[in-house]
Amino acid sequence: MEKLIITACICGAEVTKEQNPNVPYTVEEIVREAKSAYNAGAAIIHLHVREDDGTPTQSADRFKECIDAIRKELPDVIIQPSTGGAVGMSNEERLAPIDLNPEMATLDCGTCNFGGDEIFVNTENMIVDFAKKMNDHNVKPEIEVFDKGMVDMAIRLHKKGFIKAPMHFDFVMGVNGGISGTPRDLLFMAESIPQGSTWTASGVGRAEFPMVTMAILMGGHARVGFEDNIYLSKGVMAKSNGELVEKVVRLAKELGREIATPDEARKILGLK
Ligand code: KMH
Ligand code: ZN
Repeated sequence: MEKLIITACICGAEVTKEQNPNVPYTVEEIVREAKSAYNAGAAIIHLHVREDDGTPTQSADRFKECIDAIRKELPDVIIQPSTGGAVGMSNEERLAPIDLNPEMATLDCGTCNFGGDEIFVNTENMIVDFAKKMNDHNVKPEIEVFDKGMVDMAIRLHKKGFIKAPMHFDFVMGVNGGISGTPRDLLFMAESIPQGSTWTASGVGRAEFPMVTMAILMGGHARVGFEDNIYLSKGVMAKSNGELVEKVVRLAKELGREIATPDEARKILGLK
């Protein structure tokens, strides 16, 4: 089996310090969390950024500040900015980090409920516009799917030439409004993508480690981090993203899967 690529979603846009005081907001805190995840074995940092008070932002300047600061400490890590941002942001805002020419970025492939009254909007035309901009900047999309229909959307847009193969998917399982984080549903998702694609599993809340364990066994890749889950185990708050990554590494070792370095991840994902 291929080595396991671990992505750390260190910050997100929704989770707050009130929920876990270790959630990073400032540039220094973001660097601290990126380092803890990398040192534990993460090859990719999925990056959202915040203002110092925790407000989510897609400002290219703030992304640049954070990316430069992470790069200084971790020259080889893969940094994957979000183009999902936070619910309610404009398309232009969300796309701002693409102007920085990252190696990868997320491409959200459908609209879904996002808890309470929130709707995370990604219409077909939006996805096409986002994919075009990523292609223009030679940015590999990580196709974020929150439900099975979003896999089908990505395949349709691939057939129309907007998303290049080999495609890389992130199955985000267990969002309140998306597909549930169960083994049955993860199997369904993994069996629904084209041959030659790669995939990562992310589970929200208590689904995080079950989904990651399934992915380790099935030949997928793993994403953990405060964006998805703030607990190391039931009732035990994670002290850092690194602790969550360490747990993935322990599971992978037990199950006989080696961990990919950033350069090995670049080869597996076909990054530029
Ligand atoms: N914050 C969510 C609304 C992504 O990064 O592309 C969207 C999200 C997905 O986190
Ligand atoms: Zn995200």
